[in-house]
Formats: sequence, structure tokens, C-alpha cells
Amino acid sequence: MTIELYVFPPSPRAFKVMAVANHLGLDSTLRFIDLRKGDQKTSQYAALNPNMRMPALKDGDYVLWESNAIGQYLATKKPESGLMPRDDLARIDVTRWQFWDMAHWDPACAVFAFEYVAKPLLGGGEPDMVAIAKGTEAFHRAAKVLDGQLAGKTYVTGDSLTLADFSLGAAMNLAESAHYPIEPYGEIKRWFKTLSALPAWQKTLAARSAF
Ligand SMILES: N[C@@H](CCC(=O)N[C@@H](CS)C(=O)NCC(=O)O)C(=O)O
Repeated sequence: MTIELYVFPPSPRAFKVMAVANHLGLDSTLRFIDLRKGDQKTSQYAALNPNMRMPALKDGDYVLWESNAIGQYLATKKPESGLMPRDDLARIDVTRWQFWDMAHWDPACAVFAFEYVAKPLLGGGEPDMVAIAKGTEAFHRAAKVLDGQLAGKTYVTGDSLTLADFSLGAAMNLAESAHYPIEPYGEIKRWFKTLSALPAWQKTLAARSAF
């Protein structure tokens, strides 16, 4: 049985679950939730995700929402991948960075993504420079932490690729188009280059560009 992923592919939150599924080679079907048309607000979709946001996953009768939780679920299908380490402390470290993603990195990047990418896409007008100024402060605060963590490591938690990389790296796809103030962060740029070279990353980007 195929796993259904309800996604709006241009979004980094969709990208991370699509990329994890691609990396693991899981049989999955994309169900397109067009945020421009308000698909997320239909009663049919709200029954899957009461937040009326994407992504969501359906695997038979099992339904899950929240992108990082979906990544964890997908990783349980291929534990040998190491995306979610078996060792307790290593696994906690991965979840720590996924929590940090939701608390700090994702919201900091989302300000830029919303103002420079989503607004034009959804016909929402000019970027709000007050929001950008506030977002810039939050971005630098978070980026300094991530850049420091990446020093001397190939990936976020060490030498192995994990879910933490998919969770945090997905937002970086929009670094250029959303004008993230990323210039001072050499470690982040080097790490993202490594992620971008992954076959699953490339495959997901190609799927995304079809929308
Ligand atoms: N924390 C959630 C965030 C999901 C989220 O905010 N999705 C946005 C798009 S990136 C959405 O569906 N927005 C539609 C709306 O607000 O109407 C996750 O990571 O899954």
C-alpha cells in the first residue's frame, strides 16, 4: 500500500517530507494541496488535519500531521537508514534539532519565505519591511547557532545524515529567492551544498519545480 503525502510542493515543509520519502525509497503518492486555491480549508482535508495546513500523511487508516513528525514516521519504515539513530542519545540529539527547527529556525526563515515568495505567489502585495527587520534579527540569532553547530561536522549532528538535516535544510532551498541574510554563515552554505547534491534532494527539487 502506498503512503499518501498531502503537500504543496513549493513549501519547505512539504519538501522535507517528500525528500525523506525519496531518500528512503518509499512508495509514496503525492496528493496536491493547492494553498492558492484554499484546498487546505476544505472539510475533506480538515478531517485529516484540523489545523488546515499541509503537510499531512495517510498510511491506510493512519493519519499524521506536522512535517517533522511525518519525517519520523517515514524513518521508522527504514530504520537501517540511520535517519533516526537507534542509539538513545544520538536519537535525542536529532529530535532536539527538530524541536529547535520548529521553535527557532523554521519561524525565522518563514518570515522571509512569506514576505518574498509566498506573498507574490498568493497575490498578497509588497513585502512588509517591518516584518523583515524583525525577521532579520531572529534569523541572525538562529543562524549563528546553526553555523556554530556545523563547524567541524559534515551534517547537523555529526558525520551521518539524519532527519535533522532534512528538517533544517529544507528551508535553505528558498535562501536565494527569499533573500535570507545568509552571507556570513559559511558553514551553513557548505552544509547546504552537500545536502543539495543528494540524489533525493535533486529528485525532490525536480518534482517541486513541476508546480
Ligand atoms: N508546523 C507545521 C506548519 C505547517 C504550515 O504552517 N503549513 C503552511 C504552509 S508552509 C500551510 O499549510 N498554510 C496554509 C494556511 O495557513 O492556510 C509543519 O511543520 O507541518
